[in-house]
Amino acid sequence: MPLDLLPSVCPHDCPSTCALEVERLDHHKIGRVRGAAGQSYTAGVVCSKVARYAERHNHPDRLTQPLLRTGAKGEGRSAFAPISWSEALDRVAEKFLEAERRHGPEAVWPYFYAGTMGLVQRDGIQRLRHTKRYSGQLSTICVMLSDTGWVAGVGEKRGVDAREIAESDLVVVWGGNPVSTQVNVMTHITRARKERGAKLVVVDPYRTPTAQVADIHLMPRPGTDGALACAVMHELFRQGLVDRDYMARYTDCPAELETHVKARSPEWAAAITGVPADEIRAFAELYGRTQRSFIRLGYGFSRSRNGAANMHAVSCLPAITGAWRYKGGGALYSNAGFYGLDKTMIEGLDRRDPKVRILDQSRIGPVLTGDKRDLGEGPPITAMLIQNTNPMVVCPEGLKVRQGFLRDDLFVCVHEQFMTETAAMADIVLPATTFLEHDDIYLAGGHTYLQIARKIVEPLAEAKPNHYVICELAKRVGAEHPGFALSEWELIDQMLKASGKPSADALYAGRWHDCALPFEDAHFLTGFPQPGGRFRFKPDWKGMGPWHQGMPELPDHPQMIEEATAEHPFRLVAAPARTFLNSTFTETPGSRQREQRPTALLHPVDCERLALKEGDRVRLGNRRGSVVVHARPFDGLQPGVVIVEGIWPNGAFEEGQGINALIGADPGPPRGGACFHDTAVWVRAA
Ligand SMILES: Nc1nc2c(c(=O)[nH]1)N[C@H]1C(S)=C(S)[C@@H](COP(=O)(O)OP(=O)(O)OC[C@H]3O[C@@H](n4cnc5c(=O)[nH]c(N)nc54)[C@H](O)[C@@H]3O)O[C@H]1N2
Ligand SMILES: Nc1nc2c(c(=O)[nH]1)N[C@H]1C(S)=C(S)[C@@H](COP(=O)(O)OP(=O)(O)OC[C@H]3O[C@@H](n4cnc5c(=O)[nH]c(N)nc54)[C@H](O)[C@@H]3O)O[C@H]1N2
Ligand code: SF4
Ligand SMILES: [Mo]
Repeated sequence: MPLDLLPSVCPHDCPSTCALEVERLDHHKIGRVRGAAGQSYTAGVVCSKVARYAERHNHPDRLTQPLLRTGAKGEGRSAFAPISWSEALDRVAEKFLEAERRHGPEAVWPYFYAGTMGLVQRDGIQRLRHTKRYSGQLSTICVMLSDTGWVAGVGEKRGVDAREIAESDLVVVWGGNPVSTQVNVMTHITRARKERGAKLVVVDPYRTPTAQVADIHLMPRPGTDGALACAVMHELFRQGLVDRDYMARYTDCPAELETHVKARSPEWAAAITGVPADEIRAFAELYGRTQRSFIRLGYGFSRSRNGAANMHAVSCLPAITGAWRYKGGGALYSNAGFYGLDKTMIEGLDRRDPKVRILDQSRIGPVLTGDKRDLGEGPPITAMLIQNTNPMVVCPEGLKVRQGFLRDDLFVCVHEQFMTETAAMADIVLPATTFLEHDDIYLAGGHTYLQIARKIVEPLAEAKPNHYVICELAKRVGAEHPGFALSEWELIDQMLKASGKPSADALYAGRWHDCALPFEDAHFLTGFPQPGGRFRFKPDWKGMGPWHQGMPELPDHPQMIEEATAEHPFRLVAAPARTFLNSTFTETPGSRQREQRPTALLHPVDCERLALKEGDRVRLGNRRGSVVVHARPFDGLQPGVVIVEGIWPNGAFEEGQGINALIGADPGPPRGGACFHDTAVWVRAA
């Protein structure tokens, strides 16, 4: 029987940020994890992988002590020997100081992402970076393209409260797969369907689990959503389903847009997207006739070279129909930008020097292999600290990433919960706590709550939180900042006070604090945070980033994708699997059983042409590399499209190199961003 049921918050990189109830079995072990019923967005639901978090938290392979590599890079646990924490930290500090002496502080690259979304444990590494003037990180791997595309029109990273979905008559899930990637969206959609008979439309290049339960599935070729959106706009104008009063008051150039989309008919879009013109017309009519229409925009459709343009094009729709005016109407991409938190102390922002170079996280392969486009005239990277991310698996141009980590003159310290493939390349590996073993605070993209969680079990063996590592290293490398002297709780409390929010204790006592904006503000009826308060059909791409060339003045289909060619006739989408979360949960038996093995979904027509049947080995490749997976004929996609869900470890592939070997690391316009779903490949029986 469980001893206790304790409150927590899911720390994973998922917009749902669920409020949790965790069974505590003893001082270390947990049992079942459930969604908190009292938090109105979580509403008692969590995904299956976190429901069985015990598999991960209590896993026999968790790292338990600091390790020093004594064997070859990449070999795994057997290549490491245990050392003490103080020796490990001394060695890391010594290497950092040595790099600094030889090349200057920019030779050190602290590298992190969102394995935990807790603001203290995730972002504290920035405080070390900024105080030491180590090389900066441009965080492009996930939200750069989508943020850019959304902010281009709307102005800020916020939108309508997702709970309003329950009051919608039409929900459009565009370029996301919430059944797999943020299940709670479905709770609110289900309510709207049950209580109001709402329709669900899904726009996705393949029949995902979300598309499977939709009323209508529009299935464009990957990277063509701008064309689809333009044809919908064309029809809205043609059929008179636009709100001219709304546009006159709240948008920048409706007349220009109307003229512009005249030439972008459903037939024009059908040729680009592969979606039949009649389906586009029918969808436009349904959308235009429904006042309470809610577009839930995902990240997936932004992971293309034209992804920011596509995100912007879709975000124009509610500004044309005026859906923003209505309860249950409008759109949401993310609310992560509206919390107004002052993170100066956590991140050491007061010490940030704008002259220090900033390196693109997604280009870690080129960076570590000495690409001058990244390093400029600056020093090579010779020392790294990595927390909360697994670049050997998750980054583009995987072969270059590996080549970079294999460098003899590169020192790497990885702080991890497991011996990931990145940890296996490190010189020193430090054991990390899980969210159940440390304190933190969380905001969310998918809802409006600030939530706080205290540790509920004791750290496993010698595992330590990220905050500990950062503060101990700071001491040893001579980094001085008041933030290094505060506990996690004090940092949280300081941030909350500086941001005019309730204290840490008060927030904890209430478990969560709803920061939802009033209706008028959330729906931008008080104006968009843009010049003149107007939504921009015509964004300032030039002001948004250096690679703005080719960005369309008005919504369009910019031809900047890695288009299929005679040599590379397939378009690859490397979408997330339902029971992995990025590279996390690839270690849990429940997830491994369900996902089985790396698999390519291919249209039956393509399978026939290539003489492939279920389970056959098939090689996918391009000029960056090639991988072997197993074929599965699937009629829920267009011919010429191939889907490989992941992110599987490299080691799950025959030749030890995973799907990201095929993905490009070139920065998505206009200001960077990884293009995981925009890859041309050839496909052959292997
Ligand atoms: N189970 C699970 N959950 C996750 C994750 C995971 O890996 N697994 N990852 C987490 C993270 S870090 C994030 S950022 C979110 C991402 O969650 P989502 O917003 O769902 O984004 P993606 O998962 O990248 O892709 C979602 C869908 O976009 C589709 N897509 C790809 N290209 C296009 C296109 O050109 N047009 C259109 N219309 N659709 C396209 C894909 O086929 C896929 O079904 O999910 C989080 N949740
Ligand atoms: N092919 C393909 N590649 C992709 C994507 C895709 O859709 N397709 N999606 C991309 C996206 S959107 C993202 S966000 C990235 C994500 O890529 P990653 O950031 O690598 O993703 P995660 O698996 O969420 O987290 C990585 C690690 O953080 C560790 N971790 C968790 N909590 C803590 C902690 O408190 N302390 C420490 N020290 N470590 C911790 C976990 O053990 C895990 O190994 O992947 C990208 N790569
Ligand atoms: S749905 Fe997302 S936030 Fe909720 S428990 Fe699962 S991974 Fe965590
Ligand atoms: Mo992500």
